[in-house]
Amino acid sequence: MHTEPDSRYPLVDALGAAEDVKDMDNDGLRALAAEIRAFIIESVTATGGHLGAGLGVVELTLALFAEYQFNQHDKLVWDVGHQCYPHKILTGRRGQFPTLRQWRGLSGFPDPQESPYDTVKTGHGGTSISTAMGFALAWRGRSEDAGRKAVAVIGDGSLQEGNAFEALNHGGAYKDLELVVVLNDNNMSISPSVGALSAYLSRARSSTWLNARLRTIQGAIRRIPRIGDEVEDVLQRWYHSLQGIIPQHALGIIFEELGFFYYGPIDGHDIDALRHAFRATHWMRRPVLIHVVTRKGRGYQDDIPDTTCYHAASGKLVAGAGAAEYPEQGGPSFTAAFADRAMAMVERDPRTLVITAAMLEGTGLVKLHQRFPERCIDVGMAEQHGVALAAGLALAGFRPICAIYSTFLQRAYDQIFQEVALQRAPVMFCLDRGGVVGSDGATHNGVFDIAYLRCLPNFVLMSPRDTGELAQMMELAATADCPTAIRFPRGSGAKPDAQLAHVPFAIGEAERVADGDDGCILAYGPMVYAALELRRRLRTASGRALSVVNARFAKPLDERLIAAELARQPMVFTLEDHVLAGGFGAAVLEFARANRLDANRLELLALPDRFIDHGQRSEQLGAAGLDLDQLFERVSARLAAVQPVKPVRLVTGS
Ligand SMILES: Cc1ncc(C[n+]2csc(CCOP(=O)(O)OP(=O)(O)O)c2C)c(N)n1
Repeated sequence: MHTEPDSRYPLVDALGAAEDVKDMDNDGLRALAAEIRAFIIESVTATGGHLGAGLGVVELTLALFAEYQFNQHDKLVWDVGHQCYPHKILTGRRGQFPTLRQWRGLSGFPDPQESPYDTVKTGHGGTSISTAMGFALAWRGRSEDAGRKAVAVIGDGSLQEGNAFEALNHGGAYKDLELVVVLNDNNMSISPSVGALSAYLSRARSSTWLNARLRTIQGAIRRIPRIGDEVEDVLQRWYHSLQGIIPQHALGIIFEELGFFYYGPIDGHDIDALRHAFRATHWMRRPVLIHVVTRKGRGYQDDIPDTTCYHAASGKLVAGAGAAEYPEQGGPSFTAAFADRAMAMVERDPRTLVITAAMLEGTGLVKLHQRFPERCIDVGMAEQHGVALAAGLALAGFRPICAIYSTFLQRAYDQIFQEVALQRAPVMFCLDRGGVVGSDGATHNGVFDIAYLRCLPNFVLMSPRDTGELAQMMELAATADCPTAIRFPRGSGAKPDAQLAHVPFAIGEAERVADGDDGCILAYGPMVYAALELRRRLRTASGRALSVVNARFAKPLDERLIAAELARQPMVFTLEDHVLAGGFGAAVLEFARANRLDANRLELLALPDRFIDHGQRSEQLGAAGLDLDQLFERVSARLAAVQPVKPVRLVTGS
């Protein structure tokens, strides 16, 4: 795309094709790196987005593009994809950065629809080695593809995912696979990396000085005529043979044992070193792992030792016109309400333990972790292990709470099935970011959890209308003798003084929060407040009075109440922030059909069968036909079709 010249970023503006960097010398690349960094800081602090990860890989990205041919020949797969901003700048998208993560704007993650340089659309971590290996395996043994490299760049956090280890195990067994794994080790996930692997990498990092010496020798040898680069491989082997005097951890022995040629650790901000390493892979016809050490967020507030604070920037921009915001927000966030209640439960009951998978910040658990480090366990980016661990703890008599985003819990599905549901282990899942999530977009929308959990026997599924009810549901789940899952959305709920009264309830009990007999809305979770607002608008516009039910449970349903509404209402709507297939409305429909109730009077209002891109939540709901204006039109039209307008009647609960 054409970009307006901007004198502050002359080198960035002068970039044409990504391949242009091949013509630049290393001093030129260093100057370009400084500009890219300044550009990202200015741009991302304005729009919001992932700041630290991209800043950490500026030199790495330039060196990769300088040494490989990613468009036609080689393939590049970024793990998670949140570090792809320098990649996007290099590949012609610099001009779109003012629209980053906004509706119809530039995605914050790789997306092949944006550019052929983006190999896959990602946002979840731990999969890059497998995907890259897929390309390498497809090319393997084909003479026309010899020399093509499939490159995966994976962070030390994402390397903790079981999937990454499965890929190393499999990939290392092929001696002739042209797979290059670049381990981008910054000792950080979102917060500092945890676990034994992290400790191992820390020890390996301490040996970067050895490699600096090695490079000095390499430089000298490269200057010898007719020997050149080819000896680097030999030299690296020689270096490895120094096992007697070099500590084992400095040699990447884990990766070597898994069948990868280990190269590193090298300084990931040193363009010369990076280019040497990547160039060396060109004549290696085998799996290689290059260990690079970077600083997350480099160039931005370098004096702050803990880079957690700028993993993501929230941005100053609040864009977006059109879609009406939902009412009754502005109260405490669901995340904060969850964390407060979890703290109270941990304080009160020694059997309560909270487990999170590298998401202490996102799930609001930082304080709890500081106060009770033994009772708030961060397992690292390892959702599968976290869930199976919770199951084991539950079977051993503890009351574990698994705090994992709806979207990331997908990674642990089989553990949910076998270790939790099949054993009827009383694990409480607290699924933050249930529903569309805004600027992270399709990879992060938590819109499938009702479907993937509802089909499993033994589970109780619930969703609170507000933060007060979230606390009630957590208390209920803490005494259940089966697995439970509580989904709640990103962002704030209704303000405490605007919340409906909270009365005690049992599993499977819904509540009617407004009465009327011109129709009924069965709403799930915070959609209850949207339903009440719809009711108000309809009342004003046409005098119709709807009943509104806070369903509370998607499993088990409050069958008595739902059957009563289906029997007495001309039309019953279900409303949820989840896909139609398998969701709450689908549960109501199944119930109606199974009990020979009139399903023709049911209309399901839910997300459509397509992925919803990044934007504000209100824009995403608007695109799905679920913003208040469209809901009003849809419900009005349906009601008008089933019965004439009745005179206004006074109803209770309005
Ligand atoms: C399966 C999965 N779990 C959790 C996340 C949330 N998440 C996004 S980035 C990140 C940290 C990644 O750390 P690392 O791979 O080391 O990359 P860095 O950000 O340090 O560059 C986490 C936990 C995710 N994207 N995918």
